[in-house]
Amino acid sequence: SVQPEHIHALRNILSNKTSLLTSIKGCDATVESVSESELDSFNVDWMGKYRGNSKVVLKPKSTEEVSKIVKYCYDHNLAIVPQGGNTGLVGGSVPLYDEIILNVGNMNSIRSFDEVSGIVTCDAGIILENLDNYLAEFDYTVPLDLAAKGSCQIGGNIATNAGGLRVIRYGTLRGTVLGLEVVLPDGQILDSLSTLRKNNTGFDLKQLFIGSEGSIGVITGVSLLAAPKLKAKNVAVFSLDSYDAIQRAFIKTRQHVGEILSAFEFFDQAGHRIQQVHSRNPKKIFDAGRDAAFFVLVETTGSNKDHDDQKLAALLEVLIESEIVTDGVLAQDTAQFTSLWELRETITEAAGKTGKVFKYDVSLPTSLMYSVVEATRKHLAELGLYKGEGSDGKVKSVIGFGHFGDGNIHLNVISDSYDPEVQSALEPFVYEFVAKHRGSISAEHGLGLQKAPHIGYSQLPLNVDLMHQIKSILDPKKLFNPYKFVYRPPLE
Ligand code: FAD
Ligand code: 2HG
Ligand code: ZN
Repeated sequence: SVQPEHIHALRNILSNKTSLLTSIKGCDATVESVSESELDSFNVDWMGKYRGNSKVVLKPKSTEEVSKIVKYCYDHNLAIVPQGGNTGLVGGSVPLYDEIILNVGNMNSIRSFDEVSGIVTCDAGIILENLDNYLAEFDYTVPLDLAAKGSCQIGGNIATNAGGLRVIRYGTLRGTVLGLEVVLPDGQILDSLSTLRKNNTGFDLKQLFIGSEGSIGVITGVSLLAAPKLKAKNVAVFSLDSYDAIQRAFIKTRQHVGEILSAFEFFDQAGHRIQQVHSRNPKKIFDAGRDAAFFVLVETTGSNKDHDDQKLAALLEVLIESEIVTDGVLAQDTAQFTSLWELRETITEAAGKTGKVFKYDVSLPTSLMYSVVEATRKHLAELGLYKGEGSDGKVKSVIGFGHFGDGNIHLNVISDSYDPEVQSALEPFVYEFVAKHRGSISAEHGLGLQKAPHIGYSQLPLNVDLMHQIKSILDPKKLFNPYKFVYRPPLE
């Protein structure tokens, strides 16, 4: 546990007094003490589901400071939770007990940008939206977008290998991250900050850290291949009356607008209703399809607005004529573009306002993807916990939405509280369902604390063993983000 003498030593490493926040009593006057509640925004996760009890938050300003902090903690057996924007949804970004929180938010500079190649190198603590705004000045964009863009950091995005809304266009970060600078658990700085697109010299070490969820080091620097920011964007939302129709709409969409397709997202009626209740935008532009079973959002991004708009309108016509969709609306201006995207992007926020949300982020074969929602509703109803949408069961709502084009659905089960009865009705039920269909229990959000014990549902024992070996090599004292990710409890 952290003692005042540790605080003084860590304080001396940091160049700025305000880079250390602590609620530990008994420190000298060089240390600025805060109350425990002032550390809540670092100790409690975005959903209010996980709460740690750390008494120290460090916000270093440089890679060297991170390295010295980590070395000190290694030498003194102090556990660390690396933290970015704290928007993670699996309990990975907050401590379980009193681990030190190492938040890289003060490291937020652009280090270099090459306008010809589009390669940007920056600190890991830069907020995703700020990085995107910087690149926009050069007509480039980050090849990643998600509703948490105003708070999440590029380092956190890489640590979780975040997917988001445009994987269908740009692929995952595993392809667009070109290099990383990482402070390893013993304090050494691993400089793998390559800006080369091709580099087949040995193992691609940076891949180990992409999606490593703070378990084997702190990402401090990033180089990334930005994408050209094309000006012609449009979006359409369709209503459909069956899940099968979404699959047929996807085939047609790729045939008709495949070369300009930048998102193919979906949500169900229950998700839409919740979104409408909490909508920031009271002017409904999609009233007609309101009670449809499903909705699909298609976005195109290209370089010729008239051409792309015509193609999207033609797709809508094809989909309506072939009776695949029941209705559709095409954004006519920027305001409508934003409103249509809000229908999809604000579902997470709306679910959080409706109640406490049990989240499952799964990959399944496309044809089976929605069956996880149906099976969960049936299972909860049989247990008497769910009596239909908005009724008075313990579970108020079960919604399904997500990245159809990536085979990734988000199942959200909304209750009044994080009720243990609901929790044990859902787990391992959902994981077993996913394993039975050879899916993944963590498509894009990571394992964190929530899914660490359940890794075996999606990974074979040999794979898990190798992961433990890698963790042991890099973090032999198991000080980095303990109890999470590929954590294995010690034998009794
Ligand atoms: P944090 O939440 O702070 O941390 C997440 C994990 O990464 C933790 O394990 C932490 O230890 C580790 N970590 C953070 N920074 C570092 C670092 N510098 N070095 C090493 N480890 C680090 N996720 C998606 O994949 N797709 C989505 O579409 C999506 N949409 C979201 C929408 C909303 C409204 C919200 C609240 C979340 C959403 N998420 C989504 C989840 C979350 O935003 C992402 O996982 C995001 O990438 C986390 O970034 P962060 O900076 O907030 O990281
Ligand atoms: C999204 O796709 C995010 O909107 C969040 O990944 C999903 O809230 C969720 O379950
Ligand atoms: Zn998602």
